[in-house]
Amino acid sequence: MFCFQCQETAGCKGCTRVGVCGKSAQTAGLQDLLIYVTKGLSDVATKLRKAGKKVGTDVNHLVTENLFITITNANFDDEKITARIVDTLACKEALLAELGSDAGLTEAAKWNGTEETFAEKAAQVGVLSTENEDIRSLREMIVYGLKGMAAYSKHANALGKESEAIDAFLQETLAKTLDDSLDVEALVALTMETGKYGVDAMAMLDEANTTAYGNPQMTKVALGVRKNPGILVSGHDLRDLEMLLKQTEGTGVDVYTHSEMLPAHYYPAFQKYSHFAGNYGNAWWKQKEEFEAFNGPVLLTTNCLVPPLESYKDRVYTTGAVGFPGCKHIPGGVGEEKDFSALIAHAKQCPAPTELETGEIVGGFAHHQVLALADKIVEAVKSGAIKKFVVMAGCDGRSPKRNYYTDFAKALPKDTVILTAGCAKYKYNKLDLGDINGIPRVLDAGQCNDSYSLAVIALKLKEVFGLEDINDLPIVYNIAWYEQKAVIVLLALLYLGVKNIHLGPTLPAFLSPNVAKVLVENFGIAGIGTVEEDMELFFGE
Ligand code: SF4
Ligand code: SF3
Repeated sequence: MFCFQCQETAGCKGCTRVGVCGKSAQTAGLQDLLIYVTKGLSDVATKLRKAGKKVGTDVNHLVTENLFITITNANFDDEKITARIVDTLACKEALLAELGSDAGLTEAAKWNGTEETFAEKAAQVGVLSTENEDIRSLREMIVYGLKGMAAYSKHANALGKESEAIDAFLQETLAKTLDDSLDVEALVALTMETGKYGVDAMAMLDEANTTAYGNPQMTKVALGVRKNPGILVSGHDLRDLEMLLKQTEGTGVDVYTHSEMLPAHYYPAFQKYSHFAGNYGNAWWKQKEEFEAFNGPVLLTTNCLVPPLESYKDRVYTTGAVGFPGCKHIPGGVGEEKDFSALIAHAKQCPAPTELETGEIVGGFAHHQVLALADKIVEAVKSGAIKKFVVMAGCDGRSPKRNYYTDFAKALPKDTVILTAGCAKYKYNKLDLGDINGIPRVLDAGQCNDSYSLAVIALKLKEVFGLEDINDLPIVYNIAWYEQKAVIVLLALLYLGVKNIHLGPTLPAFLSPNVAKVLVENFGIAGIGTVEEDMELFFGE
């Protein structure tokens, strides 16, 4: 196996025997093959579109879910991945028949095989099958960005929003990562275009979420526990949460959020549920201790799932793109009602959660809420009460190096405000950083996809201050990344013209030296230093 798609990749180079995430070599191979056949299907679908034919939403959803399945910490279930490969090949054959000719198609589009051949084929089509390291680097960066885009599209689809333009781009671009005629320059341009569609996908999801559940608003979220048994929901899928909240109403079972589901509390539509009890625990990587202590069933609606310990594995339920062998999977596709009765019955047999902490945290600062406070914020900037905003969005992770972000937040001058989104916030959202004239010093917009809100806020501030360039704003970017959703967020920011983004705790292993050079020279991308060095860099006079 060879996988270097996430920040925790072995030795900052690549996982070659087993994933640091727990992915086996066999699973990694099947995921490589799933990507390959999805590229093949995408090639055929793109040719069909070019021939003026319509490609069904079922095909679009198949492609996005396949990509989602291969995101870090989403799916470890070889049977499920194998079944997806089989389904994808069947779908591709049907589209090929419709196309009527395989002229000009890639090898991936033409390949077919039975399950017995999958392992052999998988070994030929992984990341290292692209020999030139710069081409490989760009192709992979694009594919990882597309994975993030696919995840966000899928969440929007679950709420009834579709974009043929995003799906068509996604598929055409996937197919282009097999096109040997595209050189470094063409792939750099395609990377930027991926960022553009990343903005579109996040905007679509923002619209889907706010149309369905209202605009996030400033909200206090309880961190303690109640006396009832509970169900813990993790991941990013708000539609799954909605179905679960409805089905648990009046059952005596409370619902708590974990990690990236925390921002659900900020939406008016979810606040009406009196049994929506609070947030339990921290970011995804602490789940072994926290799922153990929760005592009740846990629902993983998306990544990040850590291979569960035997002690609580029977309480872990997966749905959507998530899977783990031996964990119960709740079925249901886009537009279907999922049946969570098994979790509810299970919860009733369990003791209430063990309390980990008490108190509350404040969040809900997506674009609508921040713009409602715009006058106050502009006033604070003009008076000098707020000197700078620091965007610290992104992901959290296991690496002790990430304590940098806690120390950085603590060391920030008192006249700075942190803008955040994603699970990176758990590194500092429980510190008592206070407020500036009533504006909290940590403004949490929501999930990683809500980084879109931070871009909307920046564009609005640019307008209010009458600036020409987004980079003239008093905003610095110090972003933490882990998995592929952070890649699309980064590409989206680059597309929007944001320069000098600092990315940590380490730069992606998938950046070859030459590609890293392009990012440094054109966009001022940099890593992080020590807290002292970076304080001087960002705030030194
Ligand atoms: Fe390694 Fe990350 Fe790939 Fe898992 S997802 S195999 S940790 S690079
Ligand atoms: Fe976190 Fe996985 Fe990325 Fe959505 S839950 S930000 S790491």
